[in-house]
Amino acid sequence: MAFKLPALPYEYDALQPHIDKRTMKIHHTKHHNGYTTKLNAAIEGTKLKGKKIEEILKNASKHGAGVRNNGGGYYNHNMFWKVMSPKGGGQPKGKLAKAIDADFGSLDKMIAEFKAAAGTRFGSGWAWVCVSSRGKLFVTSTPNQDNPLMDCADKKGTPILCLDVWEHAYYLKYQNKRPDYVAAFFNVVDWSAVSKLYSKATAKKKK
Ligand code: MN3
Repeated sequence: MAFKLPALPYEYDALQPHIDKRTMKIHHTKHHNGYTTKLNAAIEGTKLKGKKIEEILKNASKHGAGVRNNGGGYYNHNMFWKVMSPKGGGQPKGKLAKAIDADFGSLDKMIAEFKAAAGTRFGSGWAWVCVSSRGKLFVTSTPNQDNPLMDCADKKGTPILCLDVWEHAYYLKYQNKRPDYVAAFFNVVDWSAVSKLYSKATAKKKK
């Protein structure tokens, strides 16, 4: 089975004014679609075909640039669309809220660390909140389309929140003002979706 571009769970204009319609449409139909198509082409006729994306990314450094870049692009955007919602913003609840307080001190401290990671990632890349192999939350960033599932990541973990800081994700609306885009992102973060990813990531660790 080839990888498929997932439909957005909301309309292209649903995240306005924080993320504009034109950016969302180009980002999904051109960029994400491109990564998906190129990933399928890169694994066609190889033993990677039919494997889960997480399995492929685990050994990303061994599969060559085509699989690493496009496999990362495919996975990262899948998660990115899911952790945003027009009903987003506010604060996390339940176990996730407790874990954030325990591991960062407060939500504000976690967000400050995330903003710093997103702001200081030079060039193109991503900012992440992840669950470590010991079940602790941490913030990190990755270059290009790398992600914390990859063997080549500086800090490895299971991602539960991500932000695309490539210029294609914000330039039309924010131009060079990346910090404004990063701040606006928190108005559309879907904490219930992040909580589900957190539960899944921590359940996995207990096995
Ligand atoms: Mn992108």
